[in-house]
Amino acid sequence: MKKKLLSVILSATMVAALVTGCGGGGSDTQTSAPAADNTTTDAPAADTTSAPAADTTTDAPAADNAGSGDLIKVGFAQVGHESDWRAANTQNYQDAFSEANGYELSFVDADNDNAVQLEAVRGFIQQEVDYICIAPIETAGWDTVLQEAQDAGIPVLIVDRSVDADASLYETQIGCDMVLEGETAGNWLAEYLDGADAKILVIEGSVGASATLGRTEGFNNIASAHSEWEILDSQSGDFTQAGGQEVMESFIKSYSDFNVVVCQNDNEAYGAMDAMDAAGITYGVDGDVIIISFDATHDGLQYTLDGKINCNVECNPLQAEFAAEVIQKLEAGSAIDAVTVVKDEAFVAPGIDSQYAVTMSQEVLDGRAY
Ligand code: GZL
Ligand code: ZN
Repeated sequence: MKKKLLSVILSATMVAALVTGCGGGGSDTQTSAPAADNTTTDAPAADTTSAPAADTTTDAPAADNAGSGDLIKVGFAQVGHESDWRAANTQNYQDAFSEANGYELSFVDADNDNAVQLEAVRGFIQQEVDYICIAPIETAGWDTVLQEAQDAGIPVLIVDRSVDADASLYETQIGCDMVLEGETAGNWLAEYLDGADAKILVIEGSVGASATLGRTEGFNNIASAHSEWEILDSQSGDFTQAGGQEVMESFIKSYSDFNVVVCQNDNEAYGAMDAMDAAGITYGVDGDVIIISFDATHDGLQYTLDGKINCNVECNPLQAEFAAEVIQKLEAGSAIDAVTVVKDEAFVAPGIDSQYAVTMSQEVLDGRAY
């Protein structure tokens, strides 16, 4: 009943939106006939700087129906369990979409397998859930199944990462700005090197993931302005520790004069450190090799505090409250933001001063929510 009612509300208001000509359909889908002054032609990225540093439970408010027994059914097709970041993100969703908060969560860990993830979404459609959240393993291949969800009247939220699909096929995209993360890493490196040469090795994330594509694009945007830098090689470590170690071992066999390793997440950095330890290569603030990492998870920031990782660019995994907020707005028939950018910051080892990053201390580490 809820879904059917919802889809009626959606289509009626979309007609209203089209009539008022406020960019109906597409990423600016209005779910209520907007008052003249609140038509969003290009929905501003929500300013989530004020987003509370959520504690590990969650700040997601309970849905209006909480306690009424009429739970909102949410299907969540998660990437997998490849990293500490993913574990924090999964926990955050499970905390936010709890029964106590008025939800019935169907969770599928797709184990980094695209076919499993697509099958999970089709399963949610068959179960006739009220909403579907997808953290897409890859950006490609989503149009067909998103059309199937839309035909079934089930709103889809794209979370954490992004998809190469027609934006009219989903309600919203929630996640960090991966290109900015890559640029922050590049800008910090330029500041730290201060004109010195760099021979750079990159351990990329999972092939085809928007996190990988964005961080690579952003870092290269900066690197291309520095002729004194050379990117020797760039291989995927699949966002895992084993992958990071494997790629670093092969890099060590092929290259002897590198002085920077960019790891596109903390787990790859741990693997790279293991490989460099085994090869007697020193790294960090007192070593021969600069390590840049992404995610700023607790262990990643411990290594940064210890000076083993020089710079760690955050990607905040605590995003479930933004998804819950969108669902509650859709339930209430009110307008939603087409994009929610979850704010990040960066951290550097003690002794490093940077305009792009916070210098680590025990106090900074103790104050982190994940
Ligand atoms: C980033 C997220 C990435 C993390 C990795 O938003 O998609 O996937 O950086 C995770 O740790 O595997
Ligand atoms: Zn330069």
